[in-house]
Amino acid sequence: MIGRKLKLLLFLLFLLLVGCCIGEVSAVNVSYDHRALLLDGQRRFLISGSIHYPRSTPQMWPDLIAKAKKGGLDVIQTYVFWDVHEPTRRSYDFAGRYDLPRFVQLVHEAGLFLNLRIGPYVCAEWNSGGLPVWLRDIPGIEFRTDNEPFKAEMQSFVSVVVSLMKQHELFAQQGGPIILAQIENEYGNIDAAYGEAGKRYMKWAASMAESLNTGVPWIMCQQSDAPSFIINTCNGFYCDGWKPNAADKPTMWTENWSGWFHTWGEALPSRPVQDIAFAVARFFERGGSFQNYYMYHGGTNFGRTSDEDITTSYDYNAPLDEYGQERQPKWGHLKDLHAALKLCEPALAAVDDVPPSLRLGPNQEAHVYNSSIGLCAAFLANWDNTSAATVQFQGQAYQLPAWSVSILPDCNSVAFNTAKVGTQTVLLRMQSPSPVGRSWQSYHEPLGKWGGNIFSVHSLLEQTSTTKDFTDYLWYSTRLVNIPSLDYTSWNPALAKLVSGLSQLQLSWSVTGHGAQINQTVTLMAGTNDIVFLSMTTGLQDSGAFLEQEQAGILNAVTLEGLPSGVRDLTQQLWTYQVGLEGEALHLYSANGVHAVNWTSRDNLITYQPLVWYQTLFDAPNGSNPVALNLDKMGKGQLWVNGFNLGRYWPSLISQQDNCPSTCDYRGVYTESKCLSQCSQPSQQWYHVPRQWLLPAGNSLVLFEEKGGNPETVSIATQSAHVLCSHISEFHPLDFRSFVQENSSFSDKATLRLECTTGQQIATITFASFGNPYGECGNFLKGSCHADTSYNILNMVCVGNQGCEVHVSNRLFGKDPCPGTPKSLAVEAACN
Ligand SMILES: *[C@@H]1O[C@H](CO)[C@@H](O)[C@H](O)[C@H]1NC(C)=O
Ligand SMILES: *[C@@H]1O[C@H](CO)[C@@H](O)[C@H](O)[C@H]1NC(C)=O
Ligand SMILES: *[C@@H]1O[C@H](CO)[C@@H](O)[C@H](O)[C@H]1NC(C)=O
Ligand SMILES: *[C@@H]1O[C@H](CO)[C@@H](O)[C@H](O)[C@H]1NC(C)=O
Ligand SMILES: *[C@@H]1O[C@H](CO)[C@@H](O)[C@H](O)[C@H]1NC(C)=O
Ligand SMILES: *[C@@H]1O[C@H](CO)[C@@H](O)[C@H](O)[C@H]1NC(C)=O
Ligand SMILES: *[C@@H]1O[C@H](CO)[C@@H](O)[C@H](O)[C@H]1NC(C)=O
Ligand SMILES: CC(=O)N[C@H]1CO[C@H](CO)[C@@H](O)[C@@H]1O
Repeated sequence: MIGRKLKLLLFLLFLLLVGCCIGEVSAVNVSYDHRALLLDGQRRFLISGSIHYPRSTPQMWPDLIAKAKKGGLDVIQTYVFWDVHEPTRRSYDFAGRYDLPRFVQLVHEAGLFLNLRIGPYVCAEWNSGGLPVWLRDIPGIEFRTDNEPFKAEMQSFVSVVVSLMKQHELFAQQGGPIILAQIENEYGNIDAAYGEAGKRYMKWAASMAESLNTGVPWIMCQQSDAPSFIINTCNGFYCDGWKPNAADKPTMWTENWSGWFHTWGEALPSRPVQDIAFAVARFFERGGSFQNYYMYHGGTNFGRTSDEDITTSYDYNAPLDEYGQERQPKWGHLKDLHAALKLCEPALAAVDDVPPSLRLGPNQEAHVYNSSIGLCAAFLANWDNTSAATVQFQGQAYQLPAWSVSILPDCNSVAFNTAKVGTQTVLLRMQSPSPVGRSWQSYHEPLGKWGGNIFSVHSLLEQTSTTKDFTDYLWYSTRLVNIPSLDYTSWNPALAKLVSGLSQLQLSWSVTGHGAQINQTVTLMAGTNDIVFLSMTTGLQDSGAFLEQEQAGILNAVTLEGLPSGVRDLTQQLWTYQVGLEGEALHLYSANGVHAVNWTSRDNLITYQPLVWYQTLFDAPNGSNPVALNLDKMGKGQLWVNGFNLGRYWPSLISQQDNCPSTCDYRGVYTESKCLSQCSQPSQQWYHVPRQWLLPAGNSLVLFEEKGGNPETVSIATQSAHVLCSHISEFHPLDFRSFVQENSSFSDKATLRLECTTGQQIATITFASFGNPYGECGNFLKGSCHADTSYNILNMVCVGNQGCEVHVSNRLFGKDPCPGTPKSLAVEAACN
């Protein structure tokens, strides 16, 4: 019986494979029914992952896409970033990292589909959520509501993107990979703030998108009232049980948060892979048809692209790390999950209605997709957040670990359980950091005014409307005359850096959020004093209603207290404004601009002072491993390599101290604050330098340090595996051998595999125990049962090779070290 079903299953899989490859060269008709997207009339259950093209380099794209494909994805999802594509009104940039057509074409060449989320508002922890800052200058504009100026700009950009995709024949019906498009983004989170105008805008956006005739379905995420011709979709850590707003739409999950973003000054979030696998399995179990990892590769917020508060690393704890390396076991465990789900796809497609829950216990249930054509797939779930359970299903007993789902692609044998991780764990490390520069030079940024484009007005100006966000920096200066001789005065409120006095400098530094007040004590001299503030932004807010009204800079009032004459209001004084830094205007970070000033040489290097430019030359590390700079001893600023802005750095902001647990329990509902690490450490220590931006020797590195630091502390290193671990049961409870074909994507789970990164080999075995070892990678311990031969066997098989495979059995270790006890093999190895 099983044998027959299995043959049918494999035969269907073969057909699907053929279907996929023909699809690469010819048009695909995309439609949908109540169960799933239909590609050429066939229901497809698709696994998708987000990769945002500007967050990596074009040279990285093919490898990222290949790793996504190898990891079992069918679809790549990306937003389209309006602000970088239309940097000034009606002039467009689709070059380099912004070459959207090329990115989509590469996805196509890899044989994958693409979900294009045009927005054009995207949130995405991106500067202003992707809305260009010049929009704010359009008279009468209000963002994301029934406002004619906004709608005109939005329609113009969306049309440009759709035309560009059509011109490159990238939509599915043209033979391209784009099977889905998105308009707006999580608008349902804020539309209440706009009342009826919001509803009108949402409907307008839907109709405008539809009128562009892409030939593919449009989706709206988090929009429970989306019109009938738009598929509304779910975003969240879990979406099982979620339903679209009409019975004829499929259940789709556009953002399953594979981890979480990192905020300056906060600890580092991570999401256990057992929990994300549980969420995905539960989603398909309960009727889901399309699932997207947000993010699959997070990457880097290069330049000034991150929104307020977000670190330059957008690693997101995603299956591919910031540098594009596989994060193990996350990547591999999800790959195994995808392979198991693919085996279920024919049965899922053949069943018209999501089956009812079959109760197996108080916190256990099954969903059985049993089709009339003999295909059957079942999911057995245990959402008990503490205990494993043994359940009876079809007359057999199944062990379900706590908070897990077992997938039975033939309704009989378990192909995969979300809590049982067979993939090796790899601890990556920045290897042998060395000082990056031997000949640092420095240049002091002038204070206050440096250029010709200075202007003065009798009021405090809002920062973004003054700088147009071409720079993080805005100087505010004013002159106080006739100050009597006195002790001290204090200020309120102000932002950021304060410089006072004509001949003497008094610097201070404050970090504030919205609406914060600063109360700063200053020393004044009798007579004339210049008061100079430097206000700095770290990106513009990316979410919420009324973004066009977001303000930055020194707002409302500046008062001087403590004078004998009482409080003096400086708000209406003559304020002089200087936009940006001299070093920015001179392009000190570029090959030509660097000669525009006289740098002080190494002997007179200015250190631990605010507002200093630094430059040096350095050679690229050998090899091909990812490169990063360690700035942990620096303050805050921006960095450039060979003229490329690598982003903002801010290691001097130390993350919160007390909310990092010593272990992370995957069981139970995940939230972004559950599994934090790196408490009391710099919020971001390492900064990615893409290999493609490096020459073998003589690379220029420029830093603008805002707070103070010593650049001689900056080091460079490459990332590679340093510790590998695996923990495998001898008699793996997963009896999926019936599915394991010679070249199937399943790995045999009773085989322990270790593999270092290319170019490295296993140097030592640091732990090996066949018996009942326990603990976690980096901290394994022997149990009461241990085969003495463990270490020698592993040493013999593994050391000196890039990778090794061990088929776990009593025979291999000489004899059974403890008959009757279930055994496992835990190994930890070091690469070099
Ligand atoms: C696309 O597929 C749908 C559903 O199978 C069908 O109704 C429609 O006619 C097809 N369109 C084209 C252009 O083939
Ligand atoms: C699937 O349906 C067939 C035919 O109705 C039945 O014999 C079989 O027991 C069902 N399997 C499961 C797992 O429910
Ligand atoms: C500022 O500091 C002074 C002196 O400590 C204090 O009297 C005053 O209330 C403070 N103002 C604010 C707004 O915090
Ligand atoms: C650099 O120093 C030289 C020699 O003192 C001087 O002639 C030149 O004007 C300076 N250049 C700049 C850009 O300040
Ligand atoms: C890189 O390799 C070359 C040639 O093997 C060697 O001379 C050089 O010292 C290496 N550089 C570094 C930074 O390791
Ligand atoms: C487990 O679930 C129970 C009942 O829903 C809840 O009260 C408890 O907080 C959960 N524990 C964990 C660790 O999530
Ligand atoms: C499996 O892979 C091996 C080596 O890659 C190849 O020789 C063999 O033909 C493949 N078998 C099948 C059934 O595809
Ligand atoms: C739809 C959904 O699952 N939303 C959830 C997303 O995650 C947040 C944070 O955990 C939850 O509050 C939402 O309910």
